[in-house]
Amino acid sequence: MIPVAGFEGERVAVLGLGRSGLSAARALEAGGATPVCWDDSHEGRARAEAEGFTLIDLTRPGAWEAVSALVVSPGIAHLYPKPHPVVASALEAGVPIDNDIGLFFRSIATGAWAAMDVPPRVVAVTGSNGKSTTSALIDHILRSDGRTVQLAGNIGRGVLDLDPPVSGSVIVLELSSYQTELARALTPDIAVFTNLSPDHLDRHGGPGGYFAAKRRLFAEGGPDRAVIGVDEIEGLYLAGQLSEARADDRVIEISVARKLSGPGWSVTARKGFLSERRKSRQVASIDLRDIAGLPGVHNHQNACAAYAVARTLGMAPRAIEEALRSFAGLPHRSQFVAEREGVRFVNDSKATNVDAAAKALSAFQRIRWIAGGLGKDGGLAGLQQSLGSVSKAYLIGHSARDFAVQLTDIPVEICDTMEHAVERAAAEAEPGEVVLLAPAAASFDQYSDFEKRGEHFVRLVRSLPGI
Ligand code: UMA
Repeated sequence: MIPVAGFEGERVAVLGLGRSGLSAARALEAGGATPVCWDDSHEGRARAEAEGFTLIDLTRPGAWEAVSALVVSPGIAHLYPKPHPVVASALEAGVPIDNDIGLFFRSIATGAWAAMDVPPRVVAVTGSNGKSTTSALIDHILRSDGRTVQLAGNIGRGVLDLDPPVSGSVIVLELSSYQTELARALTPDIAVFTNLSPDHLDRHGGPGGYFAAKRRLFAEGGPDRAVIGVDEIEGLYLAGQLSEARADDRVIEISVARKLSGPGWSVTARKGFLSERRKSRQVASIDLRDIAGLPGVHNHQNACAAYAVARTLGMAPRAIEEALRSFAGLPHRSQFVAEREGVRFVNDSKATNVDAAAKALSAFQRIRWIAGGLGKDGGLAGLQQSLGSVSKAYLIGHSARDFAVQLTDIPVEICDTMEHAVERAAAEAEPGEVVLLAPAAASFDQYSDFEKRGEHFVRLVRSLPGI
């Protein structure tokens, strides 16, 4: 655990008692503060009570007396579509609002660092898609080089849950827009921006607010190195803003769409070949096409970003290549589940939006596509280009009928449930085809999260006869 600095002897309110809230409460206590906790759900409050934390109904008048700050969980709205009532009343009372990420950055460097041979480094990864895989890949590459690495953040482990870092070690954080928007301190050594496509727009008041939330990671902390995907205008703009000159190698540009031939530092992957260029010269290349754990162009982008981070931390291209080859991939992201009579079954339950689903679809040739759930604003318009490889769609969940109306160019079948969709797709798939779960929708209509949805798909596939 990282004890929180700066609140010794003070009361700090914690709103939301899930993974991030509980680890914040523990770390505040370890740093000498008194956390006072609240959660709207009975289960959340019971979890905190079981650990002996004080519960205070923060919605009551007078709740802010003698409270120094409010720490809010990422899933709780602090601004749009409207602030949670507790956040609104803290704002009214003038109580500073922060989150576990802000507490982490203000507490991570301690006096002990002065005695270390090599100060620890913090790598933070944000972007719309690919940030979990990129973070896990950085972790994997650095571990394979014998480094001490810890991984946390949006990927599932609260950041304050980490152990205090040792000399020469690296902390890799995956950060969502919810997390970067609210943190009062954001000072990574290396920051990564994978890409941008619309997501969580209700929480950020639209696409401008969404980009601004991610941009804070670069604008607030001034990382030593910024690795930026420049295939969308926002990334290109950000890279331009951070560079002082065209050859400024504090910015490493990433692209899977074009060759970058400027004098700066770039890592690109076109047609499956990764190429690193510096000062207008290619300095290394890797053939990514046969790396099983990184299928598709979207994974090649993740590989470029992770490669760039490993290079800035001093690794040699050949050592990085070896590590890329042994990466097994993450569950729910182009995860190979099983093969039966020439039909492969792949779980990409993490494709919760249209852009991620388009990327998953582009990684395979002949697809029996399981899609649907809780559709997002904008419908499936962004997917039309990716449907050429789909033999048929099997639609589930709340949006099944709505998706069917939009998918006019391919055969569709309304299946409603995952059970029925897996059964029908498996029955109709021919050798050489892939049965792909890539929902292009959130899971909350039928599951508690995308992980539960993916696990259900995997269970159903593994129980098919012949597997
Ligand atoms: N709660 C309230 N009032 C509300 C809403 C929620 O009291 O109005 C309470 C709930 O009852 C619950 C707690 O808040 O007890 C849940 O807080 P949370 O939703 O922030 O969840 P955590 O368990 O703290 O997990 C969070 C991240 N969740 C979200 O951003 C929604 C996790 O990312 C992250 O792994 C974890 O912190 C550790 O850092 C998950 C996620 O879905 C994977 N992220 C989104 C995504 O990837 O799209 C951004």
